[in-house]
Amino acid sequence: MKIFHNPLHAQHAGRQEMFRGRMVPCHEVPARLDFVLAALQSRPLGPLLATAIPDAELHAAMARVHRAPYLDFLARAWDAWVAMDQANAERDALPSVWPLPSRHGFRTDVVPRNFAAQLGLYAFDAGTPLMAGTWAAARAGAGCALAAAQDVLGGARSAFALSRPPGHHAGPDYFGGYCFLNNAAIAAQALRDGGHPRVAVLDVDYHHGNGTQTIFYARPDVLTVSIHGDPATEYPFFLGHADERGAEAGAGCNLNLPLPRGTGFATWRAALDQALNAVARFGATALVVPMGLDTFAGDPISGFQLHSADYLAVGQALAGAGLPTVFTFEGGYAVAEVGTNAVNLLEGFAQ
Ligand code: Q9C
Ligand code: ZN
Repeated sequence: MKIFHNPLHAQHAGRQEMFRGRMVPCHEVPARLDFVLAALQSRPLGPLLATAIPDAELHAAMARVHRAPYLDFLARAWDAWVAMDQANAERDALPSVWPLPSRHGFRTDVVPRNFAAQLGLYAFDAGTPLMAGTWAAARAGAGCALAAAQDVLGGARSAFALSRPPGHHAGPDYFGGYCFLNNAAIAAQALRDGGHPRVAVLDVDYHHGNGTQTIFYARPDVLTVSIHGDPATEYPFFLGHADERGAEAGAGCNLNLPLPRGTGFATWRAALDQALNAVARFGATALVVPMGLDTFAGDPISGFQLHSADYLAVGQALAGAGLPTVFTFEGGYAVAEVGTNAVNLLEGFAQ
């Protein structure tokens, strides 16, 4: 399988995130990707490629799943942050005020002129710092996802978009959960636009893929399935319950499989079978897997108990779907093990 990697990823390197009233070091660090590259060097799965997608084509693909005002916001965010206060050049941008969208009559249809307020309009947490290189890194990552989808459209059995920042928490017009552009959604939409009539997204990250779910929630042509920590206790808390099944024409086209914190591989693997059955029943002709490795027992911010060898079996089970598949790189914060775990999953798939 070809691996489309993002040479600009390290331009996004947050210093601190807000966690329960204090600033803590960022979990989503550049070294995560370097460990995957190192694992791929000793166990190569295919050629490592940089992408060369023209700007206009990339922008069009991003605009298929994200709203134009949000993309404009991301493009100008860093300059606007520094324009507020020149000293901001030394600080990452984080929001500290929110409109509680759709509650209590707060207005979200008027974009405030104050940039600190704009951050709160477009972000849903204070754990996702934005810096000078964020837009360049995220945009190049979307390019990796698009290139991987194009490779699969060209007949490849699978392709891997190896990029950070991750994407599955980013919605039509919001960022959060370390994510800015929804790489998996961009790949899924590109597969649709390239001729696949029915595309499934099977999210195996520890955290619910709220952004992807929201993007496709009313769509009958894209099935979204997510196996994740129960939002009653786990991030992102406000979405990901089992009774969210899709809306309007997309009714029945979303499946959430929340599992309690502490869940081990046997139970997780049974949920994966349920997810794969749903993908088969849907009649998907292509698959996107937002690949989070934060289900690992050693993950510092997550609560499942998968072990490194389990990821080989996960990859094998995913291959059983028999579908052309795009993988994106999502969470996984046990930095020293994330490379082994990612390559185990992909190798299990490729065998
Ligand atoms: N300080 C992804 O895995 N909050 N995002 C964790 C720990 C945010 C995870 C709090 C978790 C976001 C792509
Ligand atoms: Zn995650």
